[in-house]
Amino acid sequence: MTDLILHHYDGSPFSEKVRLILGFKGLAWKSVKVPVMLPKPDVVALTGGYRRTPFLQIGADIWCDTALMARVIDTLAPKPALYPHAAGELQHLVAQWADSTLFWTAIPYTMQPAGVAHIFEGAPPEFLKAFGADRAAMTAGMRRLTTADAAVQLLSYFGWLESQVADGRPFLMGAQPCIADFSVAQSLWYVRRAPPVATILAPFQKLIGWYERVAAFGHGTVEKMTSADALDIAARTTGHVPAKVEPGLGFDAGEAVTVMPTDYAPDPVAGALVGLTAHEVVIERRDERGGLLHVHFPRIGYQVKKVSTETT
Ligand SMILES: N[C@@H](CCC(=O)N[C@@H](CS)C(=O)NCC(=O)O)C(=O)O
Repeated sequence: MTDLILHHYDGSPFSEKVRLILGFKGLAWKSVKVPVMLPKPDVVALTGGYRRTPFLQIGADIWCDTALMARVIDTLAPKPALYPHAAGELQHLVAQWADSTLFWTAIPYTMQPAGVAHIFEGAPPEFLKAFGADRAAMTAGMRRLTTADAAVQLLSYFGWLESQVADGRPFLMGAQPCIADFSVAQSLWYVRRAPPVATILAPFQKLIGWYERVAAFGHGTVEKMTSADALDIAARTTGHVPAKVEPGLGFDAGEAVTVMPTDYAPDPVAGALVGLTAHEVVIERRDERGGLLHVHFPRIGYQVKKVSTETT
């Protein structure tokens, strides 16, 4: 298999979700560390402007968003199944809830002063200021929970999850792990990174036991790679994963489009449409350093828009 390259950083919960999936699948992968905040010139060279973390690269194909990356990894390495039939369709809904609502509750809860002091211990004040400004700009227009709101809401969520595993099932949806386990695990992982505030988990011992089972999958076999080497691999790759624009979805192959997240960090990526289904959109773009790239996004959570060529 061509190298699986994960662009990520240590402290990113969505990256932890993917690292654990790679561990669950027992895969070997290359690790490229990306900056935690803008500017991210090597990220943008590969993605075309999408700045969120992580993203996956295989040759000159780039996959944005962990929901899509998880699908790609499951297709490349189908066993053990990441979407087992026995886990039912609710696994997708629980995963989506965890990637949005649970995540945006765990983050503001953990980033209360005691959590920040622990996570960013020793960081210079200029870094903290720049990080705060970066995230404020990235989430402009989003209403953030207060620490008090986040704490009570987390208690409700953790209580429901604790009840879900109280019958002794090893994983959230039953005997086998599924996508919901990895999506929920990232938020517990983040809260637990800050022991002074992770005390909120103390009443939920069965949930902690479940989390430890998921964490035990580990991260697979990791080898470091530089972003310059990743760009070089993209530039040297000829050909892409087959993609096609399905008819009846409102767009034509080759059309100029932009794709951007609809929740936060709404940086549009522009290119020519080369793939479109009900689940995925693929655009082609050229980068000076990365060559001819195909950038893939899921349809859920993203807006695909025609670039107007009309002049006024
Ligand atoms: N829906 C996205 C969310 C990704 C996300 O929000 N990642 C966070 C880090 S965990 C992020 O991008 N933070 C800003 C950054 O890394 O620049 C996914 O599933 O990949």
